[in-house]
Amino acid sequence: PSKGREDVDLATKTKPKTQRPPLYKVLLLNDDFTPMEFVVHILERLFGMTHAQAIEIMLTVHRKGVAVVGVFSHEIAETKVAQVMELARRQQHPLQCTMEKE
Ligand code: NFA
Repeated sequence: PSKGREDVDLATKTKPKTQRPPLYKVLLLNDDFTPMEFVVHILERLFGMTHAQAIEIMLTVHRKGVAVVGVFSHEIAETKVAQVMELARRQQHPLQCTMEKE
């Protein structure tokens, strides 16, 4: 950036870029066996959704195969994925949760 217009290089005019950390989508995948109520419980407890929101997102996953359940920093997304996978494993449900860069 420069003061005034007089010394602006027209070919290289720049804007200061505000650096933001990359964000990651946390995805929940459908399967034929995990109970709907378990998925709703996960969405309420780990993603802070109301019961109505949780039902809506669970049904989206059920019908479409996958849905974004939240967008987080890399570290928080990794933690959410690990928490979902651990709760599912403990109950022996095949529920899968992954993350991808936005
Ligand atoms: N498809 C599962 C069922 O019919 C429900 C489900 C929804 C599973 C969302 C995984 C994710 N019991």
